Amino acid sequence: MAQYPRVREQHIAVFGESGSGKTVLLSSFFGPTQEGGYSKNLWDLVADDAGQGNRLYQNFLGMRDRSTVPMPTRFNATTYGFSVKLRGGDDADGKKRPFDVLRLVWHDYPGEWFTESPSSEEEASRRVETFRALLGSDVALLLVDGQKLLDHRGEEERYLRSLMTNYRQGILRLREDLLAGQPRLVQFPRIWILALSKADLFPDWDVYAFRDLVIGQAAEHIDELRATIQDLVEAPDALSVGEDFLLLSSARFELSSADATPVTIDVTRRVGLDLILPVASLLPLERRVQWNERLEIPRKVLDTLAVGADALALVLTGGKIAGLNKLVGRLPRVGPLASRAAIPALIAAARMAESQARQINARARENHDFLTATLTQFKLDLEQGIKSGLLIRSRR
Ligand SMILES: Nc1nc2c(ncn2[C@@H]2O[C@H](COP(=O)(O)OP(=O)(O)OP(=O)(O)O)[C@@H](O)[C@H]2O)c(=O)[nH]1
Ligand SMILES: [Mg+2]
Repeated sequence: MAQYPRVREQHIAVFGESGSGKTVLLSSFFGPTQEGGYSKNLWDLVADDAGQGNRLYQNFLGMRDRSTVPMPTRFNATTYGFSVKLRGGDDADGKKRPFDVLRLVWHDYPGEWFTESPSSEEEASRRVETFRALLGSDVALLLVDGQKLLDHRGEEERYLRSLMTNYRQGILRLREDLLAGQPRLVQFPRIWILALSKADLFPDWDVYAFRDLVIGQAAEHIDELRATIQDLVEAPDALSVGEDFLLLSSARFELSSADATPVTIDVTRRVGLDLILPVASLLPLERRVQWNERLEIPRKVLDTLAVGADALALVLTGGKIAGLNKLVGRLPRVGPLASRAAIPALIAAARMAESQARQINARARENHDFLTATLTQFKLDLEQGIKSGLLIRSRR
């Protein structure tokens, strides 16, 4: 696994309490890509372990065909490895590209780990292992359970306070183990996105409505969580906690009014799942440039954020796009990294206008340059997600 730089292998850290929708999210992320009619033209999503892939797909089929949901996750975490395999790997041009595969590693674990004490030493050490793996991600999604928000209508603050406290205590409990003798962690998720799961329960909401509720009701609890995280990491200013927001829904669920079990599950009505790959691969790159312009960040910290971002950036900008030099010329000089050849591309990629991404994307598709086409498509998807009110991206 470790032979790939991280932007090519990106871990996704999804934090959520029991029942918040983690396993369903993973199943709905993967399942549709395996359906017969699915076509992205640019890439295929492949589970590295066929048996695991089948079990996830089975979860999805259960929802799609029988309105059944996966069992709650208990005792064990499972790590799923996926490969986004770009088309055209066998073409002459394809062979020259810097990488063929973006890997995504997704850890699914019992949400009760946030609220229940471990039942044995062995389980305690499994937890530490899982969280250590999670902390290798650049981006963390903190799930806010839409069902719980509904259940606490009018007193959302109570739920949000308990949620943030549980996240904090989860981190505090593991603090010593995670630090393992170091004073502070260098590598750590630096972008903590607050994500509403089960957004289908709020058909009238856009991401701004969600943000306003969370900030309005729980700003101080988010501050406490941020302080706890800041305490753990080197360069604590290079952190976005509760500045980015996302709406997610894995399917549209209709529940029976008698016992709240699902009557119908429409898996075609998904929200935000297509943003997961773009968020995981491009947000860290953009944030790295933003922070580097504004903050004095030690090099060793920058280097762990969006590892391999420069290679990615070169691809994104299509290498030799018209106007790139002019664009780079207009950008502010950045500190110690300015001398590195790849940096202009990094900045250009982070600052790339949508119109430019669209041009590069169109040309790359024409030329069957699947790598550039995929990454610029991610960029376009991000911008679209923002425009359609699903994503708020921090500008700090
Ligand atoms: N309305 C709605 N309900 C959802 C959605 N996703 C999950 N659910 C419901 O939430 C339940 C729990 O989802 P899971 O994915 O199993 O939750 P989890 O976070 O994996 O829980 P643990 O395994 O206990 O940590 C599901 O059985 C569904 O009933 C969604 O997108 N919309
Ligand atoms: Mg689960």
